[in-house]
Amino acid sequence: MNIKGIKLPLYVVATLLFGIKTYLVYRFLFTLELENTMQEFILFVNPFVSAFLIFAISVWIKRPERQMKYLRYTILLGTLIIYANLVFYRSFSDFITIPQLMQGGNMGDLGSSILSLIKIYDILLFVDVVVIWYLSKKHQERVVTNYPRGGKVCALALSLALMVGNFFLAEMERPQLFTRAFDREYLVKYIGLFNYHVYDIVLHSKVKSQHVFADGSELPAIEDYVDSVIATGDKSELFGVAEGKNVILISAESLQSFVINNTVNGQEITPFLNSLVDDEDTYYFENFYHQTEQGKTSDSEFLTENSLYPLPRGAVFYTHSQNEYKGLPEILGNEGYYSTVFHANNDSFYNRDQMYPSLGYDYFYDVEAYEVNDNNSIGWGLKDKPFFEQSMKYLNTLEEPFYAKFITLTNHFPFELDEMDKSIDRYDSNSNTLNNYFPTVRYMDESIEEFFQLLKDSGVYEDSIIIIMGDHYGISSNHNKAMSMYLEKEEITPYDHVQLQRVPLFIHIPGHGKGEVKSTIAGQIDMKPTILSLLGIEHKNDIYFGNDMFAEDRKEYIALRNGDFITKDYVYTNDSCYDFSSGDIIEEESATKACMALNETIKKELNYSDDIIYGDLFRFVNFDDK
Ligand code: GP9
Ligand code: MN
Repeated sequence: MNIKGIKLPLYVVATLLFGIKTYLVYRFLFTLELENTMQEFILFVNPFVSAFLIFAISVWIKRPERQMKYLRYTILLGTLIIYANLVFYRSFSDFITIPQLMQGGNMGDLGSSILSLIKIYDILLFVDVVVIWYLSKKHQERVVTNYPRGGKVCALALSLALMVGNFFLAEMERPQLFTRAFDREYLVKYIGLFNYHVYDIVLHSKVKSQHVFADGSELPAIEDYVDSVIATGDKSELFGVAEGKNVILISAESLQSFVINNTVNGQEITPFLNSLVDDEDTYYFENFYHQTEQGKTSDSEFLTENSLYPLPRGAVFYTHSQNEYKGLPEILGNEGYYSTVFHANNDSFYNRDQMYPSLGYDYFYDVEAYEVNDNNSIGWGLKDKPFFEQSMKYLNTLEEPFYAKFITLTNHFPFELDEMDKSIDRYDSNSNTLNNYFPTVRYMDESIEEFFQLLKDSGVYEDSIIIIMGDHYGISSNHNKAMSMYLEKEEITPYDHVQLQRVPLFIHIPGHGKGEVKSTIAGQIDMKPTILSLLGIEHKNDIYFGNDMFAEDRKEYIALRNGDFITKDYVYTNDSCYDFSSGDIIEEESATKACMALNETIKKELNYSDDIIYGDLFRFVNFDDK
């Protein structure tokens, strides 16, 4: 750079520096799986292609000052975009989407989580920005600011050709890359973060226009599908077993099934929940899957209340809170139930203040209803034990029958807990997240045990059924190494990853006496029809995609939101079919065919559900008339 007389084309310097940086971030800070050399190659090339495309535009800017300014600000903006995605990725193992940005309010509330997502060495991400600012401001005499016309045209042609080449390679390596919208990881891997964002913006605009153009003509096909595939079952044996009872639903934050009946450092993790597994009044579903996506807790609520799928991108609580729904609280309301949510967080988080009325909730006891201080809170807010204790005074005043949902909070990433609340030791691995998870899960287990006691003491217990459900995973695939160590497996295979999406479901019916462990393949989509059936409420006119978990005649699969699915025989993920019991890839042709055939049904079902939400189709249905 100091060689006298030689001038640097600054946009090329920017391309190289920014390209290298982007590549290093892709390679070492995101966990993008690379399966072959071609993928390695595409991942290496695409950062330079995008950087060249952006920075080469500068040669067309005539005034040198403006040209330099353009380079300075684009490299800064590009870096901020990478960094925002990185911080987001550390928490969600995912990339930012436009709908997610619009729910930016949530980010502020992350508080201590955000701090734990920022690392000292992140500052290195800004090195290239500093270099470009320095050269363009202090050493303008060393950089080229005037390019011949031929050079400009060449730069433009080359940048476009490189981009087309990149897209071509991407589509070759991953057919249908651009039509499978929910594969964000693939998109970033193959076309880069910036092109992914452009793609996301286009997609989002499309979604917006869908609402305007929907006219209900999609409904007959959807209704046919629901009638022929979903709502075919006879009443289950348990229909009406809890008629007229209160429903108390505990949404257990980040609780996964792998901790049930398991130990850490030789200590039992969830003694109370384990006792429920064997309890004669409790059904425990060991193959129950969460089906959430980016909307996490709110997605699990959405599934539970509507028996519709959440969206492949963004939180439906945010994007479609003004839609018409036929929510569980609304149906129960028509049967004389009072419905309420208890959750010690701001009512605007996940747009709950807007969404709950749309679902038919009568009241939301949010953070304002609780006494929260330094002593009784940690991480995300009020600890679970005082949360349940303080909720009792409200619960005791509710008119029966009621439907009350309690959303816990302490067992949330990054799983912080005061020493005095720790009953078991941390795990010891390279993942602090997994290490800390066990003591907070135990704390939640104890809080639920205390809640049962409070319910018994108040007399509500006998008149209620109590359902405990894990809302979604707590330990993401970022921690696979530590997880494989804990589970004593060589590695976490794609099959294992799907099986780790199991969350506990307990249905506790006091005095029932017939409880057992159920191995039925079920998921959050089944919650609404199951609860209604237990209460003896028919909802024949409804449109939904789950089944009563106790019915014999159920559809045979559970679809995860990313298109993976599970049946009693197969687990489909990563374009492969695995044997449900052994976890081996299925080789036999007829079995693979049968499994692959379901793939089409799953896609159709997810699309139908999305159509309902995007088009706000329930506004065209008169549920009473049908
Ligand atoms: C926020 C709580 C946590 O109110 O439900 O949400 P999550 O981060 O798990 O989706
Ligand atoms: Mn949650």
